[in-house]
Amino acid sequence: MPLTLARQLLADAEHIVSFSGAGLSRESGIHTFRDTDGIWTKVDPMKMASIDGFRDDPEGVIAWYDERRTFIGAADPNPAHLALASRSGMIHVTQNIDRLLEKAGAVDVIHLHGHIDRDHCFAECGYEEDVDPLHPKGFRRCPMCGAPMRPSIVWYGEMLPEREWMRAHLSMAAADAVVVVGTSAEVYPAAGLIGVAREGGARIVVVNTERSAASPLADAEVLGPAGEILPELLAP
Ligand code: BJW
Ligand code: ZN
Repeated sequence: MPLTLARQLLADAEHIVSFSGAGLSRESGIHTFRDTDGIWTKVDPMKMASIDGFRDDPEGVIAWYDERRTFIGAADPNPAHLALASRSGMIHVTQNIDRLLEKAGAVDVIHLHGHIDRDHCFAECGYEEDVDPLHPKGFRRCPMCGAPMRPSIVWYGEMLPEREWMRAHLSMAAADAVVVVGTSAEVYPAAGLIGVAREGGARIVVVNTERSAASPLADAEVLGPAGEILPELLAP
């Protein structure tokens, strides 16, 4: 039984890290990217999630994000978030831009791809500000330099935030076990952290609705919805 093996691997581990992607929040109603009903089947990522796309149509990109902001801001954590948050001492490395792990009560969350509730200046003059996802501010300019404001989300071709990347790398390299949940593990450099953990000696437990690029690295793989599996996997 993969679930029994997975539970055993976690029972033997002292330092457990979770590594999550969009599938973790699917049962909260937030779409993934690469599933058949995923965001990238409807929207061109190079138009909505790249610097060139923003340069071409900043107002269109902001309108799209503001719509997602209100939707994501109204979402609640699901049983998978709650199960992860209930394990004290766990570090959570996530690619997700929602705050659902924090909403569930998780204390130590490392966001590799940014946040939906923060904006910064496109010209990178240093100005940034919080955004209430339920009351987005629309297209506007930086009060310091006049460049457009943009979401603090890591787009294609952009570097990951350095501090988060360093901490995630250290946490994954030092883990005894990693629960990889709801990610296709196709987007780099984030996906490379699963290999970093494995090379550091961590046992890898993969929880996903279908096989993914993380499957070949798994010591145990449990296929199914995270909201059903994680509460069982992480129950005391
Ligand atoms: C369930 C479930 C349920 C469903 N329960 N499971 C080789 C090496 C290094 C880089 C590259 C490379 N080749 C190409 C690159 C560049 C690129 C990249 O990796 N592209 C790949 C697509 C090939 N990477 C980058 O550009 C990164 N930056 C970078 O490399 O900088 C260096 C550089 C600089 C200059 C030039 C070149 C390089 C940045 C990547 C940033 C990613 N940003 C996004 C945008 C978000 C926009 C937004 O949200 O508004 O982040 S893309 C999108 O993908 C989002 C996600 O965080 C990320 C990962 O997706 P995730 O979470 O895995 O979701 P899915 O949909 O793919 O998978 C969901 C899974 O869940 C599925 O498997 C389902 O089955 C499962 N599931 N329901 C459990 N209920
Ligand atoms: Zn500015």
